[in-house]
Amino acid sequence: FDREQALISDIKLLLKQKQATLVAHYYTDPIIQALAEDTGGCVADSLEMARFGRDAKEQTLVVAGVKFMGETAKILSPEKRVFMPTLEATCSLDLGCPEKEFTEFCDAHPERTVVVYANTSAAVKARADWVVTSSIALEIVEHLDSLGKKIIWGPDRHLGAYIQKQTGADMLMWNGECIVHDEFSSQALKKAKHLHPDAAILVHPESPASVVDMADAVGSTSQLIKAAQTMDNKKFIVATDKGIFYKMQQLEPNKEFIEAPTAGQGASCKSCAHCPWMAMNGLVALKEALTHPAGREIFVDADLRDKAMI
Ligand code: CIZ
Repeated sequence: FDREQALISDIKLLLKQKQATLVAHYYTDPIIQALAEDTGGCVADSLEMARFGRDAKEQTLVVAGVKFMGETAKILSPEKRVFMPTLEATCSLDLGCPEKEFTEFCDAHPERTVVVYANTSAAVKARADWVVTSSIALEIVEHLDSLGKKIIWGPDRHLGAYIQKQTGADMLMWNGECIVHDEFSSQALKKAKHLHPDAAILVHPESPASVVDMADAVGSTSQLIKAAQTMDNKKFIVATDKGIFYKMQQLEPNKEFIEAPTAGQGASCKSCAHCPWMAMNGLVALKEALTHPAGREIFVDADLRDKAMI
């Protein structure tokens, strides 16, 4: 505990000295989210993190999240310096969508408009016509569909299937998934609902369709937090990364939030509802980003950045 407090004090001081602001994702550990809030930074989804960083007066951003979030922040703030606790913090969606293969896939269907999820590398974003986060994906695809556009969607097949179902759009899918959401199980969720019949079920659309079908509300992190605030229920079963509980509980201290079960709960689950790469954003790594920033800075090639920005 003392060591933790000492690290927190050091980081606060370093952020001040370096005139840096800390932006953290909802999926990072509670201690990191609390630190971002305490120091005037923000806790948000990837789009809002990048926008906050762009609008902040500080010229140095420390992004606690996964690598594509650092890149998105850099794309929106090319003149600022962006550091991360570790550049090793990646994302299964990004890993599962290499630029070369994705470009070949797109080139094979030149008549289609390419829409990619934010959880991709800057190079994949640069190849796309549209870049969306889960908070705006539905609206953008609805818009493109109303213009009669046929779409290539990548990389999350579950989110893609959800959007396709909602919009009826013609979407050709890349076959990627988030290792955290892919593990939620409808069978296990049925049992949890049986134990908590009065709980509303909140589901992130990166989850399998059978889980999404059981939801009382489906949405991005920010939309699920809103749902937890606006719905009358006192109990919620939440199918997304458990990092989100920090913000939900902070905003609704009198409501109860229960983790949705994963397929191998306790025994063989791989991520157990917490992204292993998000978990790499610990206090030690965060302090290192401020004291030994070499090798922790985000650079995005200028040409890719300009294309991704469009
Ligand atoms: O874009 C984000 O922040 C992610 C990864 C999820 C979401 O639903 O906000």
